Amino acid sequence: MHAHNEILAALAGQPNSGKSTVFNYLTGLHQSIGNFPGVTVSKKEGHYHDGELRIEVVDLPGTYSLTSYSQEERVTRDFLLLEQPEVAVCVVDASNLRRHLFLVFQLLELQIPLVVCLNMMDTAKRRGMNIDVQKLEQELGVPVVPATARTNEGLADLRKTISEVAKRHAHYTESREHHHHSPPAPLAPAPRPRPSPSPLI
Ligand SMILES: Nc1nc2c(ncn2[C@@H]2O[C@H](COP(=O)(O)OP(=O)(O)OP(=O)(O)O)[C@@H](O)[C@H]2O)c(=O)[nH]1
Ligand SMILES: [Mg+2]
Repeated sequence: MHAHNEILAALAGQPNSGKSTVFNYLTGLHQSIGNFPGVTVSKKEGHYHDGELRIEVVDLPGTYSLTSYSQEERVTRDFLLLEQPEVAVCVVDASNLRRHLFLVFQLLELQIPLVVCLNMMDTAKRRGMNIDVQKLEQELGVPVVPATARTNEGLADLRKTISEVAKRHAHYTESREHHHHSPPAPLAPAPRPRPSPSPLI
């Protein structure tokens, strides 16, 4: 692991999914605002500690996908590929799950350790939606943490999961200094998650 047990966690998600609410919970007052290199897209960074780990958190711009050439999408994609965070957290709106899973699939294809924060569970419940979290986890092959960021529900679990995933991918951390700012390695084709035979919702 990195000499200072430092890991990088990137928060991705579609606009209005609750990324900044999650970011504020995680980092509290330890925040600063800058710009991503070469562009005017603002970059919020912060950090927190979990045991021996220091977690640097970046609140990425909201993007519906990583395919098109909007500045936000390019910034998000470049950040994930070049900085190689130990964990990417995709914050999704549980009450609009189908639409939000699109970005999750694209993040899976980047082959970065991923955690899905299934946010807005309050809204989903209010609308009578019953999401099978275990099944979603199995289908995606990554941890799914249900949360209601507005009331901090589930966010302690999210912290725990971020640390667990980061530790599991400690090889990332060991080589962080070498990988920093080096061009991304060619990506092997990612296994595409198969559509579920029975509905998740
Ligand atoms: N009902 C509900 N509202 C939430 C929850 N989390 C966040 N919100 C609200 O959703 C809105 C958007 O939250 P943000 O944290 O700003 O979302 P964001 O993803 O950072 O949005 P952009 O940066 O604009 O892409 C705010 O009004 C939040 O208060 C939640 O779990 N439940
Ligand atoms: Mg935001």
